[in-house]
Amino acid sequence: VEASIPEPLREAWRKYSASEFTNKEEFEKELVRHIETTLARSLYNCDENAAYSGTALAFRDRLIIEWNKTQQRQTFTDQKRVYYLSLEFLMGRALDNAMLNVGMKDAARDGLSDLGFRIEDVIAQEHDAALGNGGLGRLAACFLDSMATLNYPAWGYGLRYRYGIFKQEIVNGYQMEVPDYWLDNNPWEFPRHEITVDIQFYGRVKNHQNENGKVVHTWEDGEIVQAVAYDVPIPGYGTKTTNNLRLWSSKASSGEFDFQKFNAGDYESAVADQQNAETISAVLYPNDNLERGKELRLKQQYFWCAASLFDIVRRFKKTRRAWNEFPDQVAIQLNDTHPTLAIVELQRILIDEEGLEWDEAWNIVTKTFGYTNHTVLPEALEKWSVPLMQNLLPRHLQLIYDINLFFLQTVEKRFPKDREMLSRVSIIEESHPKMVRMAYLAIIGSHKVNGVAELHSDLLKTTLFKDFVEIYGPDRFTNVTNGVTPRRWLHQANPLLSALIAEKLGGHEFLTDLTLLDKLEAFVDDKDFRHEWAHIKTMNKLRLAKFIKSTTGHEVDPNSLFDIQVKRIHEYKRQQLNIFGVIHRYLTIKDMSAEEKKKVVPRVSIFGGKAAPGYWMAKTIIHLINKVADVVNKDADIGNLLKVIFIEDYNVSKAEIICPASDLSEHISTAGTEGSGTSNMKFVMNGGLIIGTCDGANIEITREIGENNIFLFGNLAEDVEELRHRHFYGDFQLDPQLAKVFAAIKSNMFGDAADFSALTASIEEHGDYYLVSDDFNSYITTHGMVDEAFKNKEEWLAKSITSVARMGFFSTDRVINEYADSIWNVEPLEIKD
Ligand code: NBG
Repeated sequence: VEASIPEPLREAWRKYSASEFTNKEEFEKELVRHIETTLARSLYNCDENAAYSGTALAFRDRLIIEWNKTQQRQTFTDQKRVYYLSLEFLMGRALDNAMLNVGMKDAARDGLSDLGFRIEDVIAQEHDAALGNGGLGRLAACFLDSMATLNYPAWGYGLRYRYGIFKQEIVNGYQMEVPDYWLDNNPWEFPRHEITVDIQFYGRVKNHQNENGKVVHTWEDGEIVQAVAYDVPIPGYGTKTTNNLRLWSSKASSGEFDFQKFNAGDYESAVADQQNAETISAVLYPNDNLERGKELRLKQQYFWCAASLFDIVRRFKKTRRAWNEFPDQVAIQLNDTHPTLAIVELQRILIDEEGLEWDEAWNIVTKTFGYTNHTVLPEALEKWSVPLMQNLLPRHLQLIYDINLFFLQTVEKRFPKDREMLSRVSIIEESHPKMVRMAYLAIIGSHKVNGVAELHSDLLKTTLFKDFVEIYGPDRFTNVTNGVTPRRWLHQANPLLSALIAEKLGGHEFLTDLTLLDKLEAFVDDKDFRHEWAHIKTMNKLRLAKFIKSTTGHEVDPNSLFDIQVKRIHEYKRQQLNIFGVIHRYLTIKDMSAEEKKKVVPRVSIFGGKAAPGYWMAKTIIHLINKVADVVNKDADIGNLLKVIFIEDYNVSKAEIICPASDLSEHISTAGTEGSGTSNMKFVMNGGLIIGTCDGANIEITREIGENNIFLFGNLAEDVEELRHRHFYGDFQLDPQLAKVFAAIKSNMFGDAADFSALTASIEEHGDYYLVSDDFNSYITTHGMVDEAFKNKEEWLAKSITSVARMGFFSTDRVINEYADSIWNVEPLEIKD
């Protein structure tokens, strides 16, 4: 308030207020101005990179003008906001998205062309913002796009990692990791050096009595690290709403402490403190679906939760409302258990700093939070050791014990005879050392808990969280099936298809109401339309083929069936099943006569994905894929009938080239293991068919598009436990076809068999936990059906068109509206001029 300009002077201010370019000429003017002044370049040294930076700066100006208006308006109307807390935001590139959402891409294309640049080349200069591992982080990015597009007042809160997910290089068939230093030359963030929060760690808790005789707790003598805000504007599509993603960066606090050290001549240790502090936001943990209990990770979590909560509370306090109105103003969504400490932190603020009574505070807390679970895999469920937490966050551990005590008391009242129940649901696991079960804390501290696809949410209720359903009743648990943003995953990734659909449907409205796609079904039999549909697929396959040629040197024939599996490498996602299937195909073709070979449908098997650096089995799978590729691609007997490609360093911008180019994609996790999957949706939305298990969102995709349009195979989730049990007791027989594949591997056909022995042994000798052998026959039989279906071009096309027409459900716009209605209770707010 103090910093605002007095009313009589505002006239002048308004007159000179920044304005947005509205046409090609104005864009060019802005572009040249930025290149010449902001970048200090000239027409004698402007390369594509400078053209990119200039274009990005011109669009950034537009975004920030809209951002300012949006924030002012949202503050002024003072309605409820959503805060999405996520340790990962896998944003990818921002420029193309900004141009499309703002609606000025054509002006930019023409303007750049006037100045001697091709827009595609300029877009390709941008480094991906890769602050995430896989589906969880990409989902958060799609959510931001939908929240802005639907005009919800919403902020994302995350960490500004100096190093995002590592860059993957393949050297002699092995994955190597290279650091991803992405911050140089990133025009999309605004440092807010004036917005800082001091965050405390370590120290001890002191109890005092205040004047009313009440015991109060103070947390003292800790180390202080400073959080600095960096803001990234998030434009909605076709709306003025521009929301904020606030990322915190860590810095040594510039308090007296440092000064004393400097003055005492202890320069080195003052610098060391600074480096220590900066370590907190230095690097993204590169694990997908795995938690490892490292202290630095817990520090990251608390640092980010505490800074975000401070910011949210500060904003609320400006409204001067009573505390019990907090949940009417604030909804906080926890993206997995990573931000669960935010629950404890809010309770701490309300009790220790604001002096509220326990029950009143806890009531506010539970009304504020919602928790999304993204996995049932045990190795991904977070637990923190009690001694670790005691040392780092002593006051929070006390509060966790209190939360647990009150919770267990209510459970005991309701289930007086059930001692086992108490130990099963306790937040504290009685192990050595004791552990804090973060998922339980998240459930107890939230008013709604959701899974990310129907099967997944059902599994949560019947297995992992069964006791909590008994305790709280079924209403606390719900399902919100994931989606993807059609702006990036259809319009931006596949401009040709988006244009064809728009032509048929009479405009681009489907991009904000994806259910309109159903109108495409009327054209399934239209010859010209089919022809164009097929042509676009070929063009997209050519684009990918060109990319493959330029990055791997391999030629692939776009008439082949492109069979793609791109996602994090994980045993549960079963890339090993896929590569064993490829080996089986290779051996089968090698045995064929020349006549038989003529009937084979040529295939290109394409893989991409990163393995966590410490995940040895996943790295072995990558190694095998690359070794198989070496052999198959060189084999003159095989020629074009089979090619195997591993695309290095799979990321969001590569996914945009890959998704539109599939004939078939693979979503083949062991039933009951994949939360949802979202690339399945991207591929189908782009006219590719899929082969998949009855897992995650595959089930709902099947329901929407029809069983005839998907290739399902494998055991069902309900049979998995029984099969594992049988294997465990020695009831296991290697599938005979898979046995042939293993024999080939063991004959050193793909290099030293010893390199792959852990992989084959995990199946033959160690119980085949992921049921690769159980599903193998069904898998290769179904691939045979894919080949047959692909021979009938017309029918394949009909399946492709019908599927796209029925994908309306899988937009994150639908997802966000569901969260808004059933969890957040927030209303949109349109931003007008
Ligand atoms: C992942 C699941 C995916 C799901 C995404 C987004 C984690 C912990 N879970 O199946 O494995 O699509 O979350 O919900 O990363």
